[in-house]
Amino acid sequence: MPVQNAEIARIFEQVADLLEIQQANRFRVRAYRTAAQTVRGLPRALHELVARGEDLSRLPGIGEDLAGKIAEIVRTGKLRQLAEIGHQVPRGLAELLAVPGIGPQRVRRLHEELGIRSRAGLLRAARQHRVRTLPGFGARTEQAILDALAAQPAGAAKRTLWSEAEPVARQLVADLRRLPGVEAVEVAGSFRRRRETVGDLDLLVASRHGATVVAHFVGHEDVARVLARGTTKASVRLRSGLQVDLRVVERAAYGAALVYFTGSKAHTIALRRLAVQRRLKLNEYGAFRGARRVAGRTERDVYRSVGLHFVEPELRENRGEIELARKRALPRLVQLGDLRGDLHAHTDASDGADGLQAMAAAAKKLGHEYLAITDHTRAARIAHGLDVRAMRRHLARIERLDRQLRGIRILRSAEVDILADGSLDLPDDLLAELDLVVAAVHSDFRKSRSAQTERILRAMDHPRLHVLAHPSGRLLGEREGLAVDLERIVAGAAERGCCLELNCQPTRLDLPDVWLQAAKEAGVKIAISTDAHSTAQLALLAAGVGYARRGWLQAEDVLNTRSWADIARLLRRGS
Ligand code: DGT
Ligand code: CA
Ligand code: CA
Repeated sequence: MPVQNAEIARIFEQVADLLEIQQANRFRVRAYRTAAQTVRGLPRALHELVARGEDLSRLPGIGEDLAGKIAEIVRTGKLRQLAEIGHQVPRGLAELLAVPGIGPQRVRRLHEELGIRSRAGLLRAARQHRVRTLPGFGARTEQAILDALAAQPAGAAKRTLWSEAEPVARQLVADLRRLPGVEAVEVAGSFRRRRETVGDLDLLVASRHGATVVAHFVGHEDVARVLARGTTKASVRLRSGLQVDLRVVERAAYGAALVYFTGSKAHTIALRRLAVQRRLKLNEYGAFRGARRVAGRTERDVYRSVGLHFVEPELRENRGEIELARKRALPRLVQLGDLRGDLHAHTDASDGADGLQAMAAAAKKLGHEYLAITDHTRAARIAHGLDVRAMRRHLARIERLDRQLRGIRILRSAEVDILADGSLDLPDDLLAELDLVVAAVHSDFRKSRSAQTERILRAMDHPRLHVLAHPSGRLLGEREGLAVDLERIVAGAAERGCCLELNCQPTRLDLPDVWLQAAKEAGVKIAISTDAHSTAQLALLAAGVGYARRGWLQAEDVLNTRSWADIARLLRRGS
């Protein structure tokens, strides 16, 4: 399999990490990080662009140098430069960066002053109280390091972002579908349930030729190691590190196997309990009465055999779906086609890669009825936030463009910083002029849970705050999120008629699913927003809708399934 965008992004991040430890030029480090972000957000495969000889340096944040490096990775699967820096900096140091609270400066000092070069070394030094002897570290930092190391043990299975697994899954499925004698192929497991991350991929194939399918699968060019192999199943590790399990079943059992391997475990256990009540035996081969198979070919048949309506994979978590399936009262989940526009996007006026016109044109091409331009306000300094004067000029430009364009509304908006005390980073008269106010926390992450919650509730007290963006603040694989009481935030949003965001960025997917479900129950409307930082990222809406379905959302629960006129009416709260 050709090199995936996610692998390229990971290589650039590793280079940035190592350069940072070497105290290389900040702008150089930043260039690799920006490139990684761009690459991750591209909806098209870079190996295809390279094969077609397209000019990669035209991509946002990719200069000629980086374009050459992308081509090298696509051709050879690796980057020579990474190996070279790797010789200068011990590899183990990069993994120290993954420990929360430890930045490149600290890694460097731990290495130079205490000789630490790995997680194990850090753990040893912290236990022996040697870390606290370094100026600027102290006993509390040392304890925080011990806590962090305990929270993410070294061998802990690394999960893969859904969006990184997706192109891999798509290619494997396409590859298996081409094999003669293969009747059906599906990715089951947490991938099909649309969890934000997956532990591995679970492929299910219907075929009478198990051994042939297995042989083809384990012989795939992207397989690094065969972990297990039988006549109807196999497990492999791909070069990217992702594990893939394969199961081959006969067509008559395919539906039952799909139910079983899609899971979740809690959901299928509940199904088996229902089967027992009906004197049936349910397993991955079917639903059986004695020796007779009464269902197994399709999932629908299997659900019917235990008295249930079909349950969409995204709902299979035993969170109330079984009861509703019995009553045929499951929600009709939102679909991509229900969405009419995007309410969170950046331009190069703050930290986006593309200009206002390009963003508007791209949104129009996607068929959007509206696009809110939400550049950062001044407190977000690392994101090049705009001060009041610059914001006014920017808004005037948006207004002019909106008047020129036909067929799409470009909304004057901003992603307003919520300051430490819960006030908003724009004066009231300017907030009143905006079509839509999106607000978010970008600083002071370390407040106590109650103080953080109060701060956000206070911000929501402002009648002009329409949408609270990425409310939990989590960054998948990096940080767990703010210490914040989401139950109170959801209730607070309901009381105030404020909307919450489902941010579509692959590392955010924020609000998390259970809180989407809670928000829906509380009557809070959700804006499914891309937070696009380039034209390409406007396409992230599809991934967001997939995740919204896990949160039980229907079209009516989503703000941007409405026309702009209807949204504007809905947002007029108290003012
Ligand atoms: P993951 O891979 O950690 O993101 O999560 P899943 O849900 O994909 O879990 P995985 O890959 O271990 O197994 C795939 C499905 O197979 C799982 O959702 C349900 C089914 N399964 C696996 N092991 C068991 C088991 O011991 N009991 C039952 N009932 N089902 C199982
Ligand atoms: Ca899995
Ligand atoms: Ca598995």
